[in-house]
Amino acid sequence: MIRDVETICPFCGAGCRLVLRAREEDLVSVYPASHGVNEGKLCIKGWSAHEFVHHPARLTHPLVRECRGDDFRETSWDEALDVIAERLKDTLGNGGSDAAAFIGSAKCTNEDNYALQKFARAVAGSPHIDHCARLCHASTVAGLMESFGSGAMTGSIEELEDADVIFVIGSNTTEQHPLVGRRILRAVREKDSALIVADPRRIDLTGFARIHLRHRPGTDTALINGLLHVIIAEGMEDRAFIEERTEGFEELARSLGDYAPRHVAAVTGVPADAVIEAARLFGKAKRAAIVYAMGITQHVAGTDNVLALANLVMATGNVGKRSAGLNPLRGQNNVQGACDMGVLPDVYPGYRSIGDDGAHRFFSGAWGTDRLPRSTGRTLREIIDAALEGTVSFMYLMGENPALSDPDITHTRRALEAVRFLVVHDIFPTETTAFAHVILPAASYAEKDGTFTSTERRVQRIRKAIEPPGLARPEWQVLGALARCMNYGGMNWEGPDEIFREIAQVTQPYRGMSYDRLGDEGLQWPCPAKDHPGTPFLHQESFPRGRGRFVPVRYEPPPELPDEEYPFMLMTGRSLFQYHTGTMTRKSPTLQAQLDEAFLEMNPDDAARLDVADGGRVAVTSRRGRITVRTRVTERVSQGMVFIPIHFAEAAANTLTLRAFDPRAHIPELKLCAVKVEIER
Ligand SMILES: Nc1nc2c(c(=O)[nH]1)N[C@H]1C(S)=C(S)[C@@H](COP(=O)(O)OP(=O)(O)OC[C@H]3O[C@@H](n4cnc5c(=O)[nH]c(N)nc54)[C@H](O)[C@@H]3O)O[C@H]1N2
Ligand SMILES: Nc1nc2c(c(=O)[nH]1)N[C@H]1C(S)=C(S)[C@@H](COP(=O)(O)OP(=O)(O)OC[C@H]3O[C@@H](n4cnc5c(=O)[nH]c(N)nc54)[C@H](O)[C@@H]3O)O[C@H]1N2
Ligand code: SF4
Ligand SMILES: [Mo]
Repeated sequence: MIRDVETICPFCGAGCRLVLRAREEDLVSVYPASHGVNEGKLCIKGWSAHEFVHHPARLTHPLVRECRGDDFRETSWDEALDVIAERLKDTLGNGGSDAAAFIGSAKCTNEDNYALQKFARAVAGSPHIDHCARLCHASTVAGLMESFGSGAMTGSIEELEDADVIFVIGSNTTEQHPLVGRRILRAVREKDSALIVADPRRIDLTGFARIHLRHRPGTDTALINGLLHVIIAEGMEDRAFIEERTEGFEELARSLGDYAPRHVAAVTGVPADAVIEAARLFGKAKRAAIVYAMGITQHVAGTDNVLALANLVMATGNVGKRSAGLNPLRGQNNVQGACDMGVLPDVYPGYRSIGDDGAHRFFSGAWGTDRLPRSTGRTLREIIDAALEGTVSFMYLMGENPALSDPDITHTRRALEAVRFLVVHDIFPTETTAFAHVILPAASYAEKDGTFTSTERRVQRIRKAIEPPGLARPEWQVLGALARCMNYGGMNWEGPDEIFREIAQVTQPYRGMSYDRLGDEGLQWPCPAKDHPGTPFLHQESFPRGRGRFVPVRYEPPPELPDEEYPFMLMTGRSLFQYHTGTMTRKSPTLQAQLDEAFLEMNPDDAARLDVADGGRVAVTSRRGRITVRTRVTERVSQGMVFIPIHFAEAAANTLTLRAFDPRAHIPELKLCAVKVEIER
């Protein structure tokens, strides 16, 4: 018997709809749904999304051990949950709720993440909860909260097709969000949109760009301020929008004095003429949309970069209307949802501030508890540091692999080694489960019901196609059982639909949603009432904070620049064919056949100088550590710059990266550090 089950791709935040074809309990293939954002198409990861699910390495039983040196032994759920509950009670008894920390997952459903934050706050009384959004768009959330009062993508993917100008900065869209990239290419090829790309590398998109601003990495604030300087100097700003909708423009205009094109050219390496040309193209467009991702956010200056982009869209009146706006592409399949669910240390579901008395009263009532924390918790970085110091002694980690994805993993691994009790809930053994005391087997996306929220704020249902392997179970169910062991009765849900009803009750932007209403296309938040159609683009009438706020920003160079000893600027990022720490994609034969090894992109002139051949092995060393990789000699990178993808544990880019953080958002400088490259001997 063949069954077709429509669900959502588990990889990137584009939110493509796909169909899993199952024969009995086997997934036999994937094909694209004809509707939805992807219109009957998928990228190669989507087409292969069934392959990892049946891999023999899947976790099938809870595993426990007393000490880190011991072997794991298989056990029952009852024993595993008893062990965790005992250790949590001890921790709360000895160190108080401050000693427990929770890490959620942008790979898991809204229902799973809602359950985790409710457990952390209502059961453990701990404010310490965070997830990989900290490594990704924390600076977007911080910056856009300040400028607009809301940190999400302002527009919709489909709208990009009708923009006159699309400005892509720090997003390798065709590789990392291929079905968003497709819309951009369609706009350029079929609708005459002009594309501006700002990226230090020559990526696929630059081949379609009218202007490629090939700036030095880490100089984005200067580049964006430079564009604004020209726009205002030449009177291309939107006076009416500025007057009616914003505040702080005069101060912004004054702050741009230092960013004349000649000066910006010296800092960024982009010729002054190109800065002027790009500013005119953007400034004169009727509908200009900005698309950005990790090239902007993963810097010490991440929040500044985001603020500068917000200044640019507001000054030109390109927000609050269709086919324009500021569009941070959220990376993971459900990172938007994990944020919406309040898997962040400073907000409840729906972004209600932890410090707000009204929110505290509301959630205390809704969850029937007087334990809720009163103050903001620790961010991912602070949780790791507190684990190393011993302040955090109990850590519950769901669907994340920080032993590979954090900056300076030598430090992170020391912290994972130090924490007194670690629970990891994953579908596979990972570099992180190696440090655990208890490993819990999770149901994958193909084995559970729930919802994911895509980058365009679209909440969509995922549907169970097959049973989970062995004893593996959905996370919400496990957390509910654990809550019962802790004598809390507020998580006795029958199924994810019941959780979603609770989410809708307590989360304003989801208030009008239900599983029935999500239908074939999902709904885009805000959807505040049962008859509300959802919201394709934000801020049409006003901003959530009232007037949009211009915040002047100054360019500061990145924290570690090349010098004599470490003469190359290393950029880290991704490949189309692999996903993050590779736990899933490296188990897919189709994807492995495309790329199964790390590489270092190096410019031909540098390669000639170092006498490195294409394909030759080199050692790459930073002040933190050393890895060896094969070289790809290519014009994609400029002289003095090299690039490594993050997917490969045996050549982990994060052995090299540094612990330097954006002071406001605590996002690490994951994109850049200084390295030396030598032929391996
Ligand atoms: N195949 C695949 N797709 C993915 C993922 C994956 O692992 N694999 N991960 C998903 C996730 S969670 C995320 S967050 C997204 C990330 O998606 P992207 O942000 O698009 O991907 P990255 O490769 O991290 O970096 C994007 C670009 O930033 C450029 N860059 C480097 N330094 C700078 C700089 O200083 N300034 C500017 N302007 N650009 C710079 C790089 O050259 C690169 O082209 O992808 C999502 N999609
Ligand atoms: N140097 C450098 N470092 C980076 C980045 C970079 O550009 N450069 N990018 C950063 C960014 S943007 C991100 S988002 C992070 C990603 O960092 P992580 O989130 O740590 O990376 P993933 O490999 O996506 O880890 C997800 C884990 O969830 C598991 N999983 C998958 N499905 C399920 C499920 O249904 N349930 C459960 N319980 N587990 C599941 C997977 O097996 C995997 O172990 O990496 C960051 N690290
Ligand atoms: S674009 Fe993203 S969501 Fe769509 S199929 Fe590819 S990985 Fe999946
Ligand atoms: Mo991400």
